[in-house]
Amino acid sequence: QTYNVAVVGATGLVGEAMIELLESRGFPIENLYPLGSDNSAGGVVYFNGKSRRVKNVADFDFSQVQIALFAAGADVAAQYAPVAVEAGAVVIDNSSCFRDEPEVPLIVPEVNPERIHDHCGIIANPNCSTIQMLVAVAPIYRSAGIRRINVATYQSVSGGGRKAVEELARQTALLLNGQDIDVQVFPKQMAFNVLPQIDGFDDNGYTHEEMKMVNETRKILEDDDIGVNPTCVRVPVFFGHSEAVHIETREQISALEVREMLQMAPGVEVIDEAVDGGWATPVTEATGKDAVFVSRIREDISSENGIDMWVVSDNLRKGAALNAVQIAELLVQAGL
Ligand code: 11C
Repeated sequence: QTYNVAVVGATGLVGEAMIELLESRGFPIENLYPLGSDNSAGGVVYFNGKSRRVKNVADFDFSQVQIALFAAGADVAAQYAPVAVEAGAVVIDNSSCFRDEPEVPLIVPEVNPERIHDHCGIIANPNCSTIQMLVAVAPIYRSAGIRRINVATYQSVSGGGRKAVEELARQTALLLNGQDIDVQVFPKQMAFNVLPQIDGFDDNGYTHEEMKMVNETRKILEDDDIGVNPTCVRVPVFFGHSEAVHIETREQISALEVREMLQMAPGVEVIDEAVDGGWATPVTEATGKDAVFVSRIREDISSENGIDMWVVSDNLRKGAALNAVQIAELLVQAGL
């Protein structure tokens, strides 16, 4: 059986990656409909060697598709996802728009694929920093239980979209040429700098990005007691998010057990040798790859039940487009 699939936000970084993954993974597509806003409609994307014109989402008849992958922002999702559902499509939304809604499953296929059966037309794709952390942490959670996770992220600029990528490139070139820079997308100079703020602030002093990691982890693991304490930081890297993850387990578990467990875990690749360069980085290992890479696995010398590790993944692929396409594959297996 084949399916008609719409990709909303087809010309954005995540939309582009979705289309490439639908092709490279051989998703059973009858017709692909790339959709965009007024700005991108009329442009062209390539799929299976053929060009397809980007249509305006505002005029699109969603009854033509069985699956609609949304890779636009929360505003677009809020406006058009209900239209798509009303027309009979199942929506997989990459934005934060529906993630907190109790009737909307929030799925990481390696962690909670069974939730696919609970959807009422919309399935939410989690935030990139949550996805990669949970792919690495879930096997430990299942084996030893987790009381608390302390995490510091080192997030690439592509998480902020194409304009953010362009700003880092522009600032870097200008500074290397001894010229003045302008700041448009990020709150301060991004090139050669580190910014401890991603998204706006909540009343509690954490940022929205940090609170997404807290709330999404609880929802996906179905555990309101798990403590998550994130500090989310933007670094001048183009692609690939990294995380220093510090876990307090309920039962003691050794670094060796964790390493062996993660070597067997779906979606994980362990690169962990205590030698120079025996660890993964966003640029050298993760960019363009599907896996979540785990390195620096060790027992926390300051806590009996502590495990530390370094987790790296391509934020546009496993953190967004790949996870969404894997959800679409689950949907097809489940008969939509
Ligand atoms: C970033 N994590 O790196 C963000 C991008 O809720 O899906 C994705 C935001 C989201 O800036």
